[in-house]
Amino acid sequence: MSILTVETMPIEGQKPGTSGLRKKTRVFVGTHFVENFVQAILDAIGGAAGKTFVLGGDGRYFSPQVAQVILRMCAAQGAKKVIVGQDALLSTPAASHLIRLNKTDGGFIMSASHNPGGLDEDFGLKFNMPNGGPAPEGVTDAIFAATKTISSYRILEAQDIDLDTLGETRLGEMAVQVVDPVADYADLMETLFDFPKLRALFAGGFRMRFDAMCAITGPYGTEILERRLGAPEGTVVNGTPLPDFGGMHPDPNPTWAHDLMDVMFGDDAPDFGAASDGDGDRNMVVGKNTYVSPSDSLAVLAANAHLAPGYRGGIAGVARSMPTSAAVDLVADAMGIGKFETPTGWKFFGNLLDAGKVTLCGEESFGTGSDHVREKDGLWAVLLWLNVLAERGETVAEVLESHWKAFGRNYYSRHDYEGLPVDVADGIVDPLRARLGELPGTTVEGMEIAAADDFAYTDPVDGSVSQMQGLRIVFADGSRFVIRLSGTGTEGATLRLYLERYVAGPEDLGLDVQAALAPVIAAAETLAGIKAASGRDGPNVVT
Ligand code: VG1
Ligand code: CO
Repeated sequence: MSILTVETMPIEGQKPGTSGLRKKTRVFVGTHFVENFVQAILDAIGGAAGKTFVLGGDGRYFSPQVAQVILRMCAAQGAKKVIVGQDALLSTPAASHLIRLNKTDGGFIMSASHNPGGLDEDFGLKFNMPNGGPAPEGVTDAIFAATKTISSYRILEAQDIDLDTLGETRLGEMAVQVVDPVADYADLMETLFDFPKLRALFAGGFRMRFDAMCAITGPYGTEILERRLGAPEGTVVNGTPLPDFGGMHPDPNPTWAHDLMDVMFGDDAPDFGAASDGDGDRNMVVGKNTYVSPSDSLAVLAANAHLAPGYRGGIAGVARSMPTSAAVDLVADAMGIGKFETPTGWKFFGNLLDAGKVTLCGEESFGTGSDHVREKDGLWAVLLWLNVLAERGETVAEVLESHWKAFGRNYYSRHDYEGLPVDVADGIVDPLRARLGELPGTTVEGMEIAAADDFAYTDPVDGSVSQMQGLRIVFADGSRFVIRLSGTGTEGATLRLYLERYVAGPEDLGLDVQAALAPVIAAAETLAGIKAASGRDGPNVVT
């Protein structure tokens, strides 16, 4: 087998976003597109020589081909070994775990996460560091810089290798170890949660529906919930990963997981419902007739984590992304533990977790996780919820209600305007940004503005600074809205409007969410003019 050096040229637009590089699949299949990006990654991390990597993904269309390219390039560039999930499958949290467990030099995750898959949908690739977490901005900047100067890449001339059979083979000088994608992850879950208690819960007739949305969590959910915990067969639905996710949009929110919502709000609903996304790092949690907003879920889990064996000693601190509601902050204050507010995206939690400053992290976008890996983790959140329900012997609704009684309620919603022309989106955000300085002290829709800024973050561990992370407008009563542009979309621009209003209680804890937020929604429209500028009647996704 010979090593080829292939001449290439920089390809526009290989800038990693919130979570790796995501593009239309038809862009990814273009000549040299994958090879250029992989070479840029390897150059940015100081080469592959002597290193061990993990490789896997959510199984979407084009993953098998990309896996072979990554293997051939790693082999050509002196990597010692690549640990691959069977059939090139690994959920994002399982990949993070394997990177850590095997003390490797990082890993490649092939996924566009919650974005749909298929030749006419999306593909994505990201690199995670030896700590198991997404490459931080310093590294993604270096990758992008390398994509702009690339002139050649090195790849082994070889046939595809078999990724279906467990065990170790060789590709040139490099070892390729094909592993069961589920086993080590499931073992990790057993160390964190009270499996005997959960088995007893299911044996007692507790009913659950887990919607894997034809994405990666099917095999994980089936092994853990049905095999190890004894939940009845059929608890996991849409459990076979498909290259196009069965045409579904594998994003676990009430809009895209509407089948699950219908069941959970229907007659004879199960006790507990959950869904995960394409790559298995997100979670939506639903009780019987009860939707749990992700920000509330984070707060409830922080307040109750000590009920699970893995967290019995308590949690060191919590972190949330800036647009996430402050519900978890109230829990941290009551517990006297640290709290941190980071920009959107899991890569900002890594340093805090590594430094032991926080144990739990979360985002409003259906992401929750802990220091067991360095990614958000959908099934982990589901299992922690189950453990909390089993210990408390309460329903999801009861747990939520008592939480709001104790801490008050942060009414919260996100309004997404997807697929806007880029200039229209900029035409909304830029003028508002320019006015931020003059807003404090003024009144809009009867609400006084207390503060307005463009969120900037200084990492408390390494001092790195990230600017322009979202416009936030805070009112005198503590309500606020945030506007930022998505960094994961692949078509035009997606504008996200995040809305929050706190009610201390005991009255008004059971309002309709959109009605409770109406004054903030009105103020946001007056200030930002989203509907007027976009020509839309309203958001196309509301969570
Ligand atoms: C979105 C979410 C963000 C999340 C990111 C990756 O990013 O808002 O909270 O970390 O997706 O999630 P953006 O830039 O589009 O707002 V995943 O599960 O798609 O990797
Ligand atoms: Co995801």
